Amino acid sequence: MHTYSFPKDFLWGAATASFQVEGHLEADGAGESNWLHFCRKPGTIENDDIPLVGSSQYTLYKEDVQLMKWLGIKAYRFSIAWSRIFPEGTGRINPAGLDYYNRLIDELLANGIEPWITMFHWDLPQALEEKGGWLNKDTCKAFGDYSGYVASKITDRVKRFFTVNEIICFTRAGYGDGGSAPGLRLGRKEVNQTIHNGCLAHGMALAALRANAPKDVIVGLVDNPGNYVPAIETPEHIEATRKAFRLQNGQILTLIREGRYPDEVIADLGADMPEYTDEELKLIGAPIDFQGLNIYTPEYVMADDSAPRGYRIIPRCASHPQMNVEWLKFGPECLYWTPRHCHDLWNTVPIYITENGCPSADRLASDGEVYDTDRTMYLRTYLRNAQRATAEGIPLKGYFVWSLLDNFEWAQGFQKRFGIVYVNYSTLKRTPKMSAKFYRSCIAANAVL
Ligand code: GBH
Repeated sequence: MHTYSFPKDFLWGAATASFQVEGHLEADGAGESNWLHFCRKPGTIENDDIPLVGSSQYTLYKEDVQLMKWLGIKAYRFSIAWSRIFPEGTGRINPAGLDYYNRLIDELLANGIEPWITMFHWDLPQALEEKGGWLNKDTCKAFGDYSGYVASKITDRVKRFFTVNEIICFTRAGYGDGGSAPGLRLGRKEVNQTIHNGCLAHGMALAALRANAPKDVIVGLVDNPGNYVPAIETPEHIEATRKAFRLQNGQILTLIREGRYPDEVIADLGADMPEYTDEELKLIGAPIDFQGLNIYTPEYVMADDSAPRGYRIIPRCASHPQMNVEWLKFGPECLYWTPRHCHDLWNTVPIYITENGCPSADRLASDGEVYDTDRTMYLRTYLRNAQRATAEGIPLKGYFVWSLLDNFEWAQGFQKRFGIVYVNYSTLKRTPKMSAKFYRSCIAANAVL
């Protein structure tokens, strides 16, 4: 028996996203996405990288499924590129786009791996972007229609769906901060409207997927809430941290799980509140079957009676260790605390870690191997915290490493490698890194080694 064993049915997986791994972005009649459009503006992406070839899972999917089989994963989380199926976002269907996903789904199933599909991981059809993108509620309706259509075609074989990935990243990052497509810097009210519309898109897709699928299909959401960790594990700090988690994530995760904006959020946003109806809140707050969480980096909290809401978020000190990218501060406790807060606050649904991982300055060594000691340390320590959650009875049912293989890291292009499998971008050769061997051994033992 290992010290850090997981429950027998724990689901081990790996994750990717269409725009980041597929390449061949305009093959077989696919329409342009807003991300491809964004990448084509010189100076937008580091090194002006564009994943037209990228990791080429579009052509190499059979090889990648064999890698998954070698790893021993039981589930593969990937996303569908909306513009491959509806090149203009609505209306005309491109059957060749769906054919690719059918080939991938069938290959996975033939190898004993469950497909877990994300309907939207940021690559919006450019035609919809030009009509206002996530500022326009017609985009939410179009997303529902696309989701329902896809469900009607693949739910004979695919039983697990996520609506959207990380609402904050395709709304605020794209329309407020400008670092993601479409690269705008709008005012606060408009940005809050995109965030609300992202939640509405989730709700509309949830309804459409359910309406077009048999009863054994289950649907959830992937969110990346702020991860609030009590600096000290005493009841008062834990309670303050739970409150911070609920309010700091009030515009997305709390809204979706509770079906209304918390009063404190309404007070804080004031005149910058988005426009919405009660009917929209019903769609947004419809119960989900499971909760996907992408967890990377923590924020620390202490109780503070003198603070207006009773908690204080502690700024990380300048020497706080980070992985090989500025935003990813090391803090394995968040992999325990975020599932715990969700369970304490909202109870009942199974929780999956749908992403966790880190970039590393990977190099092929002279013996042809990649010794990613930092990623291996990161995964080991984070996984121990996932194990702690399962040992304490929190319904954490599975874990998907980000990422199966090196891929296009959005505005940072190919400079940041998140894979447990190395990709040589000239030859497309895949080489499992040391962390892949570590992960494979953990899966085989069903424990953190
Ligand atoms: C997830 O985003 C995404 O789902 C996945 O696609 C992505 O590859 C992975 O994590 C790793 O980033 O460069 O300082 O402007 C997690 C949220 C989105 C946070 C991109 C960092 C860039 C910040 N990340 N963001 S910065």
